[in-house]
Amino acid sequence: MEQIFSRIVQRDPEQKEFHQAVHEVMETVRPVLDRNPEYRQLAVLERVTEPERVIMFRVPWMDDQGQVHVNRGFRVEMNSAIGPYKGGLRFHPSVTLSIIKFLAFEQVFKNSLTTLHMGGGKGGSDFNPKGRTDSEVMRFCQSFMAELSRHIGPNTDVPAGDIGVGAREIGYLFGMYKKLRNEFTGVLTGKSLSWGGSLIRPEATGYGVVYFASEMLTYAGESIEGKTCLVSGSGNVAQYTCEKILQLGGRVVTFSDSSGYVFDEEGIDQEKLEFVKQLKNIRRGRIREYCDKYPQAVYIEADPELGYNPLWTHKADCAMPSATQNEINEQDAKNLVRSGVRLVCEGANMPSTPSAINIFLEEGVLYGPSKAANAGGVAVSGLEMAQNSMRLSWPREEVEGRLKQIMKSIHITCIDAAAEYGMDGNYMAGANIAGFVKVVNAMLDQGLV
Ligand code: NDP
Ligand code: 2IT
Repeated sequence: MEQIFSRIVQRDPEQKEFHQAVHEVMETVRPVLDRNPEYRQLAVLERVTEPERVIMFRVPWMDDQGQVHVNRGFRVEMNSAIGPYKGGLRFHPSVTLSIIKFLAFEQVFKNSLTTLHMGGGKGGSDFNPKGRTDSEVMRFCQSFMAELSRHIGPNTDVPAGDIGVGAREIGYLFGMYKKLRNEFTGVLTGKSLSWGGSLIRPEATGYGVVYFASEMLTYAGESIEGKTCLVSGSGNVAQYTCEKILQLGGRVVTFSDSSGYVFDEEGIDQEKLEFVKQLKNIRRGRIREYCDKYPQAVYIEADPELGYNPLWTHKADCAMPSATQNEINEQDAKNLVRSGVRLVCEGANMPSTPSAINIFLEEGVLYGPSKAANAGGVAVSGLEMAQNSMRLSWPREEVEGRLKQIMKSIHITCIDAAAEYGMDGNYMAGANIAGFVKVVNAMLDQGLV
């Protein structure tokens, strides 16, 4: 096992995030390999850690002043054993091949947990949409899709949104795909309602996180009602995590973006949440403006020198990190435990570092790992694909009911898989094992391809 991991590191020494994601899965599936010697013999670890296909391309575009820019585009088609490649697109200046590969790798096991037939992929670009006009974003998306369109399709690879890619970007990307291929098809999910989108897809990731957290709490004989929650980020996942916590009687006291965070001791209610939605989704402003509107709240500027994020020091019961990878380090994890947090449920992908996860497990914090906890987003993407194939739309109750059922099923799958391997209550082990076994068995069924 060590040899396989060393070889992965040696092959691509700079891909730190990818190594981190692979290491976690490899460590937790060790007992599965011990119990199934044919997995080793047939090199399943080597196969599942190598993408089926990596696409990298130039994305040239022109800004409003006539200046030409060149960004880099990516699509990593990681695994198609259980369905067409499926996973979001991220537009953020920090995007590298390592980031996209880690996200694609995580997506394979997450999608496997959803009960739906979706393989795993991820894509994106180091393009920074911040401060760009709609027409600049449109030209970028069109140039990006001019290349991507050759590689995707409703039965091949179905992208969606992620950081920096929301309804606006999906619209521009879809428009270009339709023009180039001359077909109106469910090639992207997260579409707007009037042209093939699904009800509940915008809400799905955040709602799903809170359904998953509720399942964990119920299993432990508690509930989310009356609990105070720390939420990071203020984008799609953070907003709908907050909304569902409020609906279930909990309290949210923080939101953040990459510049800093707000702490509102009175609690962020639905009216304040609507303000945040307007601020972030329509005006594309910064979270600090929350305090102009609600002056009783405090704004704390991000300070990378500090070594920890003070957002995670406030007294609370639950934490839902919903911004980005590695946003909770070891010190943050210790601070969370000290401030009374008993449940961490991950909306973002891989938001906790390995040493932070160790603290949670050692301290008996209920830890809901991202591949299980945030799978509601891609699950409703799968439901959007199903509706597109049938050329009809389900009502809100139908989609939300199915989402709730899927999150329940992921919860029980994690519990059962962890118990089967003697790691009761370890959701990380349960999610990795259950996700892994389904995918590798499908790979073995299909032979050496
Ligand atoms: P959005 O673009 O809507 O929001 C992202 C939020 O995170 C913003 O508040 C942003 O702040 C903040 N953020 C992004 N990068 C950083 C950074 N490097 N440091 C600090 N803050 C940062 O994205 P989503 O809400 O869709 O995604 C959030 C997380 O959830 C990601 O990890 C994503 O992979 C994951 N996720 C998303 C799903 C979805 O369906 N959208 C599904 C499953 C997981 P700023 O405005 O300053 O950039
Ligand atoms: O990380 C994720 O699961 C997503 N960004 C959603 C992917 C999708 O295809 O809906």
